[in-house]
Amino acid sequence: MVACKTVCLRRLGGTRAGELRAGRFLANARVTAAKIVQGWSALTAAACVGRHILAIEDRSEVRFPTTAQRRRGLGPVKKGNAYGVLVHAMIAVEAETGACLGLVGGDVWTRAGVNAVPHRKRPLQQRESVHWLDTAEQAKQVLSGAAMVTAVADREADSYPMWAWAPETNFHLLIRARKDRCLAGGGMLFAAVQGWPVAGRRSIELPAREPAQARRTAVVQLRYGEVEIRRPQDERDPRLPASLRLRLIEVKEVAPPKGVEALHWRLLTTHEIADAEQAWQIVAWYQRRWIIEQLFRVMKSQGLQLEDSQLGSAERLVKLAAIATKAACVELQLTQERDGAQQLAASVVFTEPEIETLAALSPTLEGSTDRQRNLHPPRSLAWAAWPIARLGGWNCYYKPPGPITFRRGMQQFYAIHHGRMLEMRSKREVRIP
Ligand SMILES: [Mn+2]
Repeated sequence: MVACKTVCLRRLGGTRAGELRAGRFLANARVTAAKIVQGWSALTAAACVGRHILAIEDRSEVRFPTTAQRRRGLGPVKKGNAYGVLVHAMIAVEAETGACLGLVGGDVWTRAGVNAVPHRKRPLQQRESVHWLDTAEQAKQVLSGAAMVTAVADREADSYPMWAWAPETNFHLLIRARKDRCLAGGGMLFAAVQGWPVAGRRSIELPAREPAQARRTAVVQLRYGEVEIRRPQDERDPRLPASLRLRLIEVKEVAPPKGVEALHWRLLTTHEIADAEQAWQIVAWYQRRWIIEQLFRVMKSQGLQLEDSQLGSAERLVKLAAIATKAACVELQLTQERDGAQQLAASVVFTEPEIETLAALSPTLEGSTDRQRNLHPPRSLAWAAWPIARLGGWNCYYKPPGPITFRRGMQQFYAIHHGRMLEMRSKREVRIP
């Protein structure tokens, strides 16, 4: 699946026999979505050792076509008017450089139906929002070697249990506030900000957002301070503390262009903020959240054709989405590191036998000029991305290779690697009596 970067089973399998094999893999009861998700982080832990990691968490809904007669066992997504699966994923991003170091964890599932009981009336384990906390717990295992972890998420993740239970020493939270809250000393969270002085003004880059919003620069002003939020009255779990001390940073656009919604972030965090410089630093970390949106975009539209899949049952579609998420992450990592800007090792994405195949392959794809040579340091990720881009049809000139080129290249590469492995195995079999 990662190799072929397609979820159309006919193409994935290559031949009719291959199509049946791929179908059996997804139908196999021992291949569970949970096991696939576990495998997401196989190479991530090692890549994160000793670094400050932004563990960026988000959720995306993948719609599949259904009819009233054939729901394929899928539950509702979007506003209940479509059917599909939910992908909850966390990626590891180096705080300092923004380099994506791989997937950390998450979950992929389809809803059983619409739950009629309001979520605050349910125990935490029966709320869908429990995935934010569960994934943070997974991160503590996978990222145990990191120097520091900051879990970053948008408004959906803002819940009192999350603030109460997820933070630990060297495990911080940075989450956009979903709604106003009561403060321990009286008053409200959002109103408190108004009393704080403006600590600075800067312009920040906002990436384009599909489909309507173009890339733009926004001039924003910053305020920050400490708050003590009170446990909401309808959070009934007695283990929850009565109040929690957090820091709040407000980033507000000063003069938004006409017809554009002004940028207005209220970011809650467990990080201490000594001065304005540190507050801006935390804002910059939050801006890196955009990388996970890119991941979902690559997964859904840039060649995976996930939403077009003709596969039958919900269970198989859930597994397929889990595999597609991993494939999209690899594609994103190769695109990000094509110039070697972060000096990552090839082992962030490739296993040792794969690196050996790349080493054998790369010289055969070089030309006679410097531009047609792989001049990146051997065993770096940029060095590994070079032959992949060449296999994907990149000619070493004009535009740098993008996700589509890497997708094609990975398809070629795994065919070659698979062939090489088969050959090595057959040679070993001859030698061993
Ligand atoms: Mn989100």
